[in-house]
Amino acid sequence: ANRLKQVLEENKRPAMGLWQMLPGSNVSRILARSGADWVLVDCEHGNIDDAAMHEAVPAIAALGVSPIVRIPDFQPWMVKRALDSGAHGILVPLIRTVEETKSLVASAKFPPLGRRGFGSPIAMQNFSPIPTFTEYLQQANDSLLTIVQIETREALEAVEEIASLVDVVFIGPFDLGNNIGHPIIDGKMDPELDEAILKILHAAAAAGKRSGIFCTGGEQAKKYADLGFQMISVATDLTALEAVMLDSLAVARGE
Ligand code: 3PY
Repeated sequence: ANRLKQVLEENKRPAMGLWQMLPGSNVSRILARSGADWVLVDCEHGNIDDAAMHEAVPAIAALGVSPIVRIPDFQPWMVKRALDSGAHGILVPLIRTVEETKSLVASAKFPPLGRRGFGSPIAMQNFSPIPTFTEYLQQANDSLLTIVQIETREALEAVEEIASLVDVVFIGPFDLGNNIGHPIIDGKMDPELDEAILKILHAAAAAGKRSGIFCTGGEQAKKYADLGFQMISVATDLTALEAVMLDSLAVARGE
């Protein structure tokens, strides 16, 4: 079952997620066992190549959590690799236009809805029992999530139409801030960036779709959950690891 899709459809509580940037199925399992609804396998900025993605995705799915893959860029072959590995959805960074969004959705759907190619049983083998070929095609088209990151000025301007084409519009606040001329410095967000974030939240709601956002910690995640975001990333493996190591050493040294 696609847990992220289920939580988003029920819409009773936000779907909280964690971000995997380090390779290894042990890392995937730690994140997936935490109680998160979804784990993002970050092939854009994380140290995760194609082989590491193929380790991470089934490790997360086996624990009943949704593996979502952030592909490095919008390239149809990357969508294919991610979905073939068994991801429950793809997160696409830096989308700009309605045309790009349409092309992305077509790449993620088997015909007749789109132009995704078939050739690998790997995704099917994540299910027990293994679905038949026709069952898998139908299930993939029905349940795999298309999620795009709104983090450019162009996408911000076209956000309502983009939202109507995908399952979730997901904000990358750092890139969005950079691209509208208001970078986040020391965690401080310019009022214009706050405004852009609210515009995306409202555009998704107007299109009858869900919205999500990347956060750097629990407090910020709670704030956006209270505002009405439905798909929220709470922490990354890298920052969490660093925070615990620094804190433990400081405590041990009596600092
Ligand atoms: C952003 O904030 O730009 C992101 O995409 C988070 O990784």
